[in-house]
Amino acid sequence: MTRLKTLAALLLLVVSATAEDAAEEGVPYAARRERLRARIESGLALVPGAPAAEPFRQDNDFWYLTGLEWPGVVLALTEDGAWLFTPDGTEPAPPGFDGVLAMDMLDVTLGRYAADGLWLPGGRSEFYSTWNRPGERREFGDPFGPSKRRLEWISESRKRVEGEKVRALEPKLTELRQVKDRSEIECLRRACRVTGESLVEAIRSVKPGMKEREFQDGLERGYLERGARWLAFPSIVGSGRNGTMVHYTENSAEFDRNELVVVDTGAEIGMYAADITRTFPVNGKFTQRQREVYEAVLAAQDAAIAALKPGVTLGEVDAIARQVLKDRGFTQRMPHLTSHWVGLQVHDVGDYAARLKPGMVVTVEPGIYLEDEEIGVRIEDVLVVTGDGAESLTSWIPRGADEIERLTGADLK
Ligand SMILES: [Mn+2]
Repeated sequence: MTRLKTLAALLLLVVSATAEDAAEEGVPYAARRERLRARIESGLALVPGAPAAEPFRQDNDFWYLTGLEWPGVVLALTEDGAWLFTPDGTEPAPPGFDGVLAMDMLDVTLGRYAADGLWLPGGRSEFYSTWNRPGERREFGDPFGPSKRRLEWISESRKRVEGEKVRALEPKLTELRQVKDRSEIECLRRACRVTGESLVEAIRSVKPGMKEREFQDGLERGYLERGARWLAFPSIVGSGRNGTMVHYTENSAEFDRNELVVVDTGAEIGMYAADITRTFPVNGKFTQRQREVYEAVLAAQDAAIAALKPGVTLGEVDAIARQVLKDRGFTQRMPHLTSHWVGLQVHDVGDYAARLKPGMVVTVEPGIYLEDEEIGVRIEDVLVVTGDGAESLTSWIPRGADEIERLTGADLK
């Protein structure tokens, strides 16, 4: 028996190692560059990476098209090929690239190609993932630092070709990034796995009197232990009344035994974000009222998830969730949409009016926030749109009211 088990474990190891390698090798960076090039009629497209910084995290667009961790590099796409401009231009060209040139040569290239049109990304702000490491305490969206320097570079490049036609590359990039390929879905699945496992572990450790911050530290330690270098966004841990504040990140209060706790969190793995919310009672038992609110949110989430399929819009999904809350007697306004795109950043790029297509990845996260009763409930899962519906990447994480009770406060009962 033991020998069999060992063999099975060994086989499993071999299989998972192969799957992992295949996913890594199978990232179609060159195909993405080709698809972008097919969308620009002529001229030169420039995509600057993130400037050198410590700690360094690559820019999302640049990473999507190159998979290169190099700092301070500009990707240039022309009808002749794909080039990298680096500070001194001495690196050998990575496979799939036509050459590496010194940044000084960029002006020559601009002169040669920009007359036929220069394509530049715009001022899209992708700040969440760039600025938060597990265990670090930062707020949302610091607009200063490398992201700002990248924007400055873009606006300077615009000025250098004054008079020439500058066009927006952003809509083309967004169109590509909005539909995830297989390798991206695998990264998202891993990010959700790391987040979910750490979250389950953290919820099991809950005790009355524990501080929100203490819970957060344990949770984020789990991310680090499982290989995350970044948070997808600052973790939200809100107990009681704090759970009714949608973007509460102060996380300074103590858990009271009769309170609900809302935890909205995500690790970043392989550059991709997870975004999961669970709500649980500190003492492991919902009151009748807490359960009533919880079940309403759950029903709204189930209805919204059931509606996800190609052809539907996120607006339609949102309306379905709101209707369920209303039908259950919860008439206060939900102060956020039911869904957002998830990908290289937690609130990923994408057109909110788009009809869903297979490969699009969204959250479904209805909530009810009753400030007077100090009851906040939000439940959030991540789903990939498939051919005829959607696959949840997070359905294995306890979600039903009974499951949540079993997970919480086991040693209190
Ligand atoms: Mn979310």
